[in-house]
Amino acid sequence: MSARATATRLQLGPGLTYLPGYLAPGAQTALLDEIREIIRAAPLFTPRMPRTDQPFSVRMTNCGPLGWVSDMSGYRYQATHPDTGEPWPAMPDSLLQAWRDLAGYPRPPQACLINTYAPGTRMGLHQDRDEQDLGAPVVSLSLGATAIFRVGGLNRRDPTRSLRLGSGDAFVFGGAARLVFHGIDRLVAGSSDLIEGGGRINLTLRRVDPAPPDGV
Ligand code: MD3
Ligand code: FE
Repeated sequence: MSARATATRLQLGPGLTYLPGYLAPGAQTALLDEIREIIRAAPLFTPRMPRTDQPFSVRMTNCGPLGWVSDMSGYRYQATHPDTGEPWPAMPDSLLQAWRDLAGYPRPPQACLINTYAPGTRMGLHQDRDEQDLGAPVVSLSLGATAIFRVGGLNRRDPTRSLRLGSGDAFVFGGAARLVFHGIDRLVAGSSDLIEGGGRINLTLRRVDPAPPDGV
């Protein structure tokens, strides 16, 4: 995959950078092929809400040294797939490259969460706070159908705005935007032919472990 290192970077707010069309069409299909290979090795699983055991409508997998999982006992990062017990597949170079290009952070990503959406799937408003290194940004890459993305503030009841995450778009959520509430309201039907059946895949690259103390 060769991303557009020169893509337009739009600063939408403090810590919130939007790069529309960061992945050219050829880079999107190449990345999709890599993700399909990862899914063959690490099949999609259905996360469940802690305590209530309610299934998410999004199906997930991960690549990289750590992966995010959720079940009755809680949300956490772990080194193995919850169903197969196998280590997660390696992170492709293309994703490491995107992190180097976009994150502005010295250490490499430790987890890539792969969320898959069928039409009708949504993701409720939430914060990402299971990572111990909140100084590192989360880098998001979207493939397939456009998603209506909702982003608010640091309190659940803060006003929200709606953005579109289209195929090939990159977002960086760092600094003041790292702990904002966000969610996916819906997919836009007919917005992309990349994924059969109008589906969508979102990749989020993350640091998990605490940052070492300064100067060490
Ligand atoms: C803002 N994913 O995986 S991507 C998630 O499209 C998640 O699958 C959505 O929310 C998706 O946790 C939204 C945009 C995104 C991802 C992570 C963030 C925005 C974020 C972390 C912190 C702040
Ligand atoms: Fe999130």
